Amino acid sequence: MPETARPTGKAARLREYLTGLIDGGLQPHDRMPTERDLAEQFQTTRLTVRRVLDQLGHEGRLYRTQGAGTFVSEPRIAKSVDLTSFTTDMRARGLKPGSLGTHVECIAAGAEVGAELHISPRDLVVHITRVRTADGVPMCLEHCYMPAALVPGLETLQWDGSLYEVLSQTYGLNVEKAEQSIRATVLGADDATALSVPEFSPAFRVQRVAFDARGRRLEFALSTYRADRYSYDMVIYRNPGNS
Ligand code: 16G
Repeated sequence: MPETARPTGKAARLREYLTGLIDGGLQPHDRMPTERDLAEQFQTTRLTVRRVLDQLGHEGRLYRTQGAGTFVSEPRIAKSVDLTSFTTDMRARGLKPGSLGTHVECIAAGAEVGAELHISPRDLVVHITRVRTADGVPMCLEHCYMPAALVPGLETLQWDGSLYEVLSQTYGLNVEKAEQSIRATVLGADDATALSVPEFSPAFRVQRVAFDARGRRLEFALSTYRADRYSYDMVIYRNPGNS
């Protein structure tokens, strides 16, 4: 996105007024006041008004339609790739989520997991391994690691189902953001058996670090999805700053 200087003076007041309209009463696709009305109201030039509108356009808050005017954009955050749990993902597809072979242990983080969770390799983590199923069919193999200090007693708790629900309901921990990387892989013999597919079948390997609203690292997870049963769908937007 091109950097545009922040407006000052009248432009700053105009910007404040417009963001107030967007955040206040107006709904997505509602029409904004015209350039001419804004120029009159703020006793400034139409060029200044256009610059402010352009900037809000670059930020994805407004869009312009030739000849029709300027309108409020849909909020982007809700439209980007959603952060979901396996359970909500499957329910959204009309499938019944389940788990097989759940194994929970409390172990030292070690170098890799410690680095991802920003804790010492000697600190304890709760490690959960499970095969996640949809309508009973194995879909994904998961390894999740959480700092044991954040989830005391999780390894002895009787639970089955959604980890994120347990984190929220038992520990008051809510995942708000995750950093993820996705890459292609093929399944080795053990993983292939766990997922009921032939050895060397294709899969997605997703690595996630999940954070709460305070920015604490709650989870490091490695999820291996069967490529024949899973797809990554996303809504993508044209950046108004690019042609
Ligand atoms: C997803 C997450 C995984 C998380 C799990 C919780 C990805 C790539 N991974 O599988 O990190 O532990 O959901 O699901 O999305 P649950 O609440 O159904 O147990």
